[in-house]
This record gives sequence, structure tokens and C-alpha cells, in this order.
Amino acid sequence: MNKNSTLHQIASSLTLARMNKRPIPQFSQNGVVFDRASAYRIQEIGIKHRFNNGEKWMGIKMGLTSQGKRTQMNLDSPLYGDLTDAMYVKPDSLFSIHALIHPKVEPEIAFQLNSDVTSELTYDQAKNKISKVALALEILDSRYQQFKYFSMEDVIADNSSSSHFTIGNWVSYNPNWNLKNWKLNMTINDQLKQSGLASEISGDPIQSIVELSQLLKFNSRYLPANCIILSGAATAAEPLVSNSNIKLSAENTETSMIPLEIGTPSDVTNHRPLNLHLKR
Ligand code: OOG
Ligand code: MG
Repeated sequence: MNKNSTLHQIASSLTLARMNKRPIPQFSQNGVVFDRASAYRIQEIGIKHRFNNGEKWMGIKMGLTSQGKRTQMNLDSPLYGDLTDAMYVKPDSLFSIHALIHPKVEPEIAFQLNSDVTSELTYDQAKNKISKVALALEILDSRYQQFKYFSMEDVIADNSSSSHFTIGNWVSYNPNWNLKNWKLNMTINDQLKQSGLASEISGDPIQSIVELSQLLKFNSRYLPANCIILSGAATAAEPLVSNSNIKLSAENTETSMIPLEIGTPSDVTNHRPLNLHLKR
């Protein structure tokens, strides 16, 4: 376990990198090594910076649940990050990426649960808790140079590359549905860029909730009912650039899922570094 002040320093450099749009070198590359528990502690401190700026917690996202993603990032196990209201992008809206460093977008499935998660869940327990399902797009960004990773701890400390997210219409979950067969198709400017079965998400997106419950236990955290859970990408992520229309639709669903859409304007606004002072 690293000293608390070191963890605060690391969290502050990541927050400033995010706010000033100035990516930093990966800590592991600079010989700054911390363990998994410390990485989650840094993540928590970074979220506190957001709370101090008035942001409200909305939920959690699982990441690296798909083999495609793990291969893309050359990392080996799932992780999670927190989502706040400042990260929420309304569907059908234009979302400016000018403040982001090197954004990417990926197709996901979101859940809401009918009760708190306070312990490790079995698959059936996780399934019985699901109340709602929606299509979701996650917009990732990395506060590290070149969006390149060398260690899981680097990524976890950076709130698992969370940046923004958007959620489609929520539908009531029916336990007879076979979510594994749902196929997510993501187009950018009407070109199919990524397509994958939801079984790419931990073998079954419900399994992603099970893995989340295990990670929460590791960090002695619980999850309140009705929060947003992103279960992880079904495919690799696509670079997100201006002047794009991103659309996510689903096939093989037992109910009709309205496609989810967002756009990026053609802005080229220069983001002026803010040189913020962090409130503790
Ligand atoms: C880590 C976050 C991955 C997902 O859905 O797999 C993630 C990263 O790729 O930067 O959100
Ligand atoms: Mg994701």
C-alpha cells in the first residue's frame, strides 16, 4: 500500500490532465508502481474531485469485460469506474468533443437493478435483480499519452478511462430474454463500424454484474438500487472525431429497442488550459 499523500498526488495529476486536456505519461512507465487496491483508492479520490466540483454520482461502468477489448488494450481482467451526471450525454444531442484528449466510442448494454448490491452475487441472484435494460454508448478517454496502457493499475487509477456516456430508452427486463443473442451494431456516419453479440460481454452481460459484485466486494463498496450500470463494451472501441453521427441499434432482441443516436459537431474550439486549483 502506498502512502496516502502519494495516492492524492497521483489522483491530482490525473484530474488536472483531464481538466487541462494535457495527457500525462503512464505511471507504470515512470516507475511509479501501486497495487490494485491503491489504484481503486486513487480512482475514489479522483471522483471526490468531481464531487467537489458539484458533480453527482449516477452509477458505475464495467470495463474490459470483452475479449475484443482486452486484446485491443492488451490487458487481462475486468475493472470498473464511476459515472457522474457531468458525464451524461442526452440521446439525440450534439456532443462536443473539444475538451477531450483522444475520445473513443463503444457499444454497450446498460442495466438498472431493483435492489442494492451488498455482497457477491451468483448469476441467478444478479439476474433476479435486473429491473431495466437499455442500449448505451460509452465515450472513453484516457488521461495518458497515446491512450496506451502498460498496467491495469494505470487504467483503474484513471477511472477506467470513463469520460461520457449516453443511454437509450429503458425497457422493463423480462427474465425469459436471452440477452446473449442481442447483437449490437454501431454505425458512424451510416457506415457499420462495429458489430458484436452481447455474449462478447463476459460471455453474458448478466455475468458482468456478477463480476462487478466481486470487484465491489474487493473494495468494500456497495451499489444502490436503480443506479446506472454499464456492463462493458461488446466490441472494440472506435475513435470519436468531430462531424460524426453515431448510431447504435440492436438485432435479435425480444422487444423492439429504439436505436440510440448522438452526434458530434464540427467544432475546432481550442480548449484553453484552466490551471485549476484542486479543492480537497
Ligand atoms: C478501459 C475501459 C474499457 C469497456 O467497456 O471495456 C471499457 C479502456 O479500454 O480504456 O470501458
Ligand atoms: Mg466501456
